[in-house]
Amino acid sequence: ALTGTIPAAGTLAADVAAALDALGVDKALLSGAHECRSPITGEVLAHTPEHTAADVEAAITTAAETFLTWRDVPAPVRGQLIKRWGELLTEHKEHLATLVQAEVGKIRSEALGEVQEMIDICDLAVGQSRQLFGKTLPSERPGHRLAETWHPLGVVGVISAFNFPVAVYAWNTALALVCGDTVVWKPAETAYLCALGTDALLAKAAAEVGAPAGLHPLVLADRVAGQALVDDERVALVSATGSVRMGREVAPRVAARFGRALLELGGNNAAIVAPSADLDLALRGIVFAAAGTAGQRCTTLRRLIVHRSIADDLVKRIAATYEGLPIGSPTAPGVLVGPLVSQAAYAAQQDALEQAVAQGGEVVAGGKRVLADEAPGAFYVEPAVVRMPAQTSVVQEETFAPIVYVLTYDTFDEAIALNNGVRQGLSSAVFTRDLEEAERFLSAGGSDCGIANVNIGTSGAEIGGAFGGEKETGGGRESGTDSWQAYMRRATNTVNASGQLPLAQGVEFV
Ligand code: UN1
Repeated sequence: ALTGTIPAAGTLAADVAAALDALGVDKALLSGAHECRSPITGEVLAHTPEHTAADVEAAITTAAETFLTWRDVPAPVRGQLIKRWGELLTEHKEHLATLVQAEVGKIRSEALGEVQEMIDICDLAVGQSRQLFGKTLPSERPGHRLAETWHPLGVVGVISAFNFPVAVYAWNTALALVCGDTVVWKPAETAYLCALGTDALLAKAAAEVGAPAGLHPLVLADRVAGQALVDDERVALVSATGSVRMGREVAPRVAARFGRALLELGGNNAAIVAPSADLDLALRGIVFAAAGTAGQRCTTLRRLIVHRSIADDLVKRIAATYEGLPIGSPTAPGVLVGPLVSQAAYAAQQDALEQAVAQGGEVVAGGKRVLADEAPGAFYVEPAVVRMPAQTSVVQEETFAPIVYVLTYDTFDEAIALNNGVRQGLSSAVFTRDLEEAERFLSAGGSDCGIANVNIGTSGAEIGGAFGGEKETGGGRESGTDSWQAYMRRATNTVNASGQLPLAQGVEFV
């Protein structure tokens, strides 16, 4: 279903200008050579500066110097900064969501949801600021004590992606700042306004609680200018979200200088639908995960592995639901599928569909560009459902667009093998009412992904659990339980109060 309500030229820019103003973004940062465009219409929303390699270098220097004082501030006091940031994010949720909507093309409830995810991680980080605990261990020697203590790590470089332009920054930054680190942020080039709005609120929070201004330099730098973040020895941790290709460039360079990398790279997420599944529930889970955010989440459902006995029926029902999905400007009420981020994303989607057909696939729903006359500079597509005879090469790739490939299986072992039979390992799901199947899917021999769900889709994780994945997804974990440890360094302390000097392992010396 289409809705033709593309906003009139200038409407989005006016909304964005009002939001930037309300967020307190410095006007001096709203002019320059960089064009900020909206995928909703293709129009230019605003201009920003473009930072050079020298600017990035200077930002790292500021962050490195500020670290020397911030690391000595007690962690619960550091937590007060994040508490205030969370309050400001709550107060300005609508304004920031307007920027997310305009620059990413998300529907309102998803844009608000992204800001909520920032507020949630702030809550978690504030609590964590009183729980950066180490263990105390029994020593093998009398009168000795072993302890592990956690200390601030240093400068963290955050490289974030276009599709979650603010939440993923917050996952890293809320924890990194309570851990005593400072953060240099290189946002996606398509989301500079989101970054400016987010940064302005953090700056306001810092000023109000008396935290130093140099804690969180923002660099509006392209890939080339941003290279120092990867290569500079002063950046202790590089947390990067994006494609596998990007991760392949970043990881070896950070490793070459023995820096730490936290990588959140591509996913190629599958859901298994077993014969016992509640198909109404599965259908809703599938459609949100596959078509939501126009298929542009790293957790988007890209592969559906359906028991042969129910495949025809389920595919029919998905196709019928897709027919009725309102596609159009995400600012129009009722729309569920907004635009792709760029022409390149559209080209990639078309190319994947062609390859799928060449590899024996059949497009059973969607796949076409729509609203091209109403919005020639924007790229709206119908989410596609493609039946495939096997897990061919195109199915093994992550195409960042709404395409779900349907494969069939006969035995549950086969389904698990298909789930695990790709190079990525982010998210996965099984829809079943069979307890044994559910448990097998979650067991050591089951899904090999960082996220494995039962009777819920692959996307839309909460921040309480660790987020990330295995294999080409990069192995990093952000948000959730113990990911704070990624932002700290650990020291093991042996303390001798015995007045003697017994050596470990019974060694005898002077
Ligand atoms: C991403 O797409 O990079 O689980 C992050 C989800 C969201 C985060 C997605 N909470 O879908």
